[in-house]
Amino acid sequence: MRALVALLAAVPLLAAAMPAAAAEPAKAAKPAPAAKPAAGRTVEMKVTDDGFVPEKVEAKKGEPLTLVITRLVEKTCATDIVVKDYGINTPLPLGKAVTVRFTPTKSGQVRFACAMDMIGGVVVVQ
Ligand SMILES: [Cu+2]
Repeated sequence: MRALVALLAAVPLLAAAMPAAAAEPAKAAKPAPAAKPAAGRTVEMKVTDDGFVPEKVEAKKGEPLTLVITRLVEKTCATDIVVKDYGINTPLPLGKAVTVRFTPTKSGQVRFACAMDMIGGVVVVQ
């Protein structure tokens, strides 16, 4: 019991010790500042014959999520990535790493997909 109390007491201290985590949570809805590209979580993603790989990404509410997406196949429907809930619609040129960044503002599933919403996946936000 005592250890649990100590652990809970340490959580805000840990958060305060990390500059990225301490960056005003109230502004979480805004795009992450360009000056802090390393803030939050970064996931490398490919577009292959199987679609978006991985097709399931885990993220944390209030924590910036950066997807670095490279389309590896020429013949695919997924020449764009659309994250409707966050107003993202970004072209995916062949062979070029494209960065898409947003901060999930609520827990649950956020769908991402091609422009026709055929090939896609989910960001599971906790
Ligand atoms: Cu499509």
